[in-house]
Amino acid sequence: MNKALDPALMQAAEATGSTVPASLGAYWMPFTANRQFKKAPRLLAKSAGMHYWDVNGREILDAVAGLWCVNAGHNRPRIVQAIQQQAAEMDFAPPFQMAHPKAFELAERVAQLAPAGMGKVFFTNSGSEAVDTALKMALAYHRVRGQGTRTRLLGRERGYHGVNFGGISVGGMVGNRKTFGLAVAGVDHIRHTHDPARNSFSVGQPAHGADIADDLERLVALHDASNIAAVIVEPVAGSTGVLVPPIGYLQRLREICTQHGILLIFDEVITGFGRTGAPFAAQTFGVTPDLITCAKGLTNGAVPMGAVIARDEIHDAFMSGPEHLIEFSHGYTYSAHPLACAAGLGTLDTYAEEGLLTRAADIGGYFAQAVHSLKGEPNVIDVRNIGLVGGIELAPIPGDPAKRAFNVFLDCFDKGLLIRTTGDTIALSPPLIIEKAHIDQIVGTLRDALRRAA
Ligand code: PXG
Ligand code: PLP
Repeated sequence: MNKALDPALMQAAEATGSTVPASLGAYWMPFTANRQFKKAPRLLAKSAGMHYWDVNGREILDAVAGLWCVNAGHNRPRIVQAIQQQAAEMDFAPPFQMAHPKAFELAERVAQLAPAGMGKVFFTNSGSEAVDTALKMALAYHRVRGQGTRTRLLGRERGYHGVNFGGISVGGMVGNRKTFGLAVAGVDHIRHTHDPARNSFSVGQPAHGADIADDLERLVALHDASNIAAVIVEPVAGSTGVLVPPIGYLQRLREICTQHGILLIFDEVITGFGRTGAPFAAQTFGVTPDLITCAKGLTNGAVPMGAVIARDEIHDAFMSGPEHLIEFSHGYTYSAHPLACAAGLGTLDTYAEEGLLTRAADIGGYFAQAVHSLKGEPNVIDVRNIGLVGGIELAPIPGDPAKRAFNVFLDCFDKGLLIRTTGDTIALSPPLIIEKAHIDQIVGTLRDALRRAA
């Protein structure tokens, strides 16, 4: 270990005798303030249930399910065993022109959870890959049906659809796009739904804003429907700071898409697998899209995996032409990886046995009351919630955006609570196994931190 390189880490290691890396230099961390982190690293070493432990052995309550993904809680036995067994049995199976049984089994199980008529599942390794796969599927679908002019992809302002070129093109988070050139051409965006003047402190779905969906008509008028392939939205926008769809908004989007032959893609990477109180947000809101992208909760975050769930009719349109030819020239080396499929099956078993995919609907009322009790705390300008997702928006420090929320994040971590912040919004998305006492601890710790940050 090199003392000169990492004094903060040395200090932590000396305090506990724990195993820590000799240097923090080589690892270029994703979506991280690298210099700040490396001065005071936050290193996790262990997890179980609702908790992490850091390298110093300090217990940390996980209020964000890792990164919106550990929906069943950490280190669940069925998932651990499934991974261990699969690793010993078969490491890899080529997914092109070959397969292994668990891939079919997992696809069936996912299709059973999906809305009726969405029975086809294409596997990827992440949410970003699921998004790019869905966009390509939409383009190829129109083309195979003789509507090859439908090449334009639409997203929504403030949307997050991962970090690949397709995803950042339809995405609408400025910081994730502005430094990366032109990306995919021909993309346009509908308006976001955030309307604090009318909707702040709404409990659950906001009352106002179904009409914002009509903005899609504006883009249809501009580009013509015959040139538009698909529109992609998050049913609940997560990364941008938890924006819950206004009542009637998603229904209206669906109507406009159907009217104009535009595919509707729900990006359910965060909302999938129980986050809003049903297996998918499509079911929570009673709106069936044409394609669903998912990831995260599919394997409880234990092995990377994503998927696109397609309406049968979309898949079937590809099944024409000579039978020996590949119908959709797309796929990843690690699509349907055996380890990920095993983890996925263990995860879906755990959800089923414990009724976790509807638990957010049961405990969501208590959670809503708890997060909305933060109204009136210093600098809290909005609270938003649905299922087991909460967003607490803070007034920024003048001239220093995102700093106040980041300070609260650091303070909470210091007090044994892991939260997530984006801009000046605090996001909560705890494991679905959460109990009322955990909710009390999360909100209590947060309340104290907000007062200290005033
Ligand atoms: N779509 C949506 C809606 C997402 O939330 C992705 C795509 C990309 O998934 P991958 O697996 O490629 O990361 C996501 C991911 C945050 C945060 O801070 C959210 C995500 C990822 C990282 C941070 O809220 N969501
Ligand atoms: N780059 C090269 C040179 C490759 O050969 C491959 C896959 O064979 C890829 C990228 C894509 O990798 P993956 O299939 O893991 O996405």
